[in-house]
Amino acid sequence: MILIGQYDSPFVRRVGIALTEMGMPFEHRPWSVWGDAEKIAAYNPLRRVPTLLLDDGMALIESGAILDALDEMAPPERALLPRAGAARRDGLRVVALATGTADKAVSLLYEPLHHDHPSERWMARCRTQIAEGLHALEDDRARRATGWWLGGTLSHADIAVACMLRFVREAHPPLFDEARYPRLAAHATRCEARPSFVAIGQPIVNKL
Ligand SMILES: N[C@@H](CCC(=O)N[C@@H](CS)C(=O)NCC(=O)O)C(=O)O
Repeated sequence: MILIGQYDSPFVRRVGIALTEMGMPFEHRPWSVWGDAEKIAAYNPLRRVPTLLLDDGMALIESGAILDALDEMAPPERALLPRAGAARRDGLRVVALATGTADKAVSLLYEPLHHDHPSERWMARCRTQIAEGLHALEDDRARRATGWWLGGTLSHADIAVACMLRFVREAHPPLFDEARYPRLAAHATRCEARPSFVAIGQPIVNKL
C-alpha cells in the first residue's frame, strides 16, 4: 500500500498511525496538496490527502472510508473499532467530533493563506466551532473511567483525537489552554509517547 500526503495533516497522520498500529506495511509519498497537486490528481481528482493506493491499484480517499476499509482488511483482533453495535456507534461519534474539529482547524489555517482579505466572521465561527468541539471531547472523556477512550485498548477514537490535538495546538496555540482541557492534554501526552506517534508526524508546513 502507498499512503499519499504529508504528516502535518491530522487526517494523513491518523491513517499512517493506524496502519502502523495495525501492523500493516506501507510506503509513504509525502506529496504536498499545493506543490504536488497534479501528481495527487492522478489518483484522486479532488487533489486531496490522505489518498491510499491499495495493492490491487484501487485509490481510496477520505480518511474515514480509508480506515473503514483497513479495519475490514485487518485480522479482527487488530481492527481499531468494533465491527458493529453500540460500541462502534460510540466510537464513530467520538471520531466525528475529533475530525470535525480538525476540519475547522484546517479551514482556519487556510483562510488567510487563500484570501487577500480573510473573513473575520468566518474565522470567528471556526474558532467557536473548534472551542465547542474541544469542550465536548473534554466532557466526554471526563465521563469515562477507562484507560483508553473506548476501553482497555487503543482505538480510532484515541488516534483521531490525538492527531486533531497536535494540529490545533501547533496551528492555533491560543485555542488550546491546557488548564481548560486537562483530560485532553493528558490524552495527547499518552498518545504522543507511543512509538507510532513519535515515528509519524512533522511540523506544519504553513505555505502554498
Ligand atoms: N474529510 C477529509 C479531509 C481531508 C483534508 O482536509 N485534507 C487536506 C489536508 S489536511 C487537503 O487535502 N487539503 C487540500 C484541499 O482540500 O484542497 C478526510 O477526512 O480525508
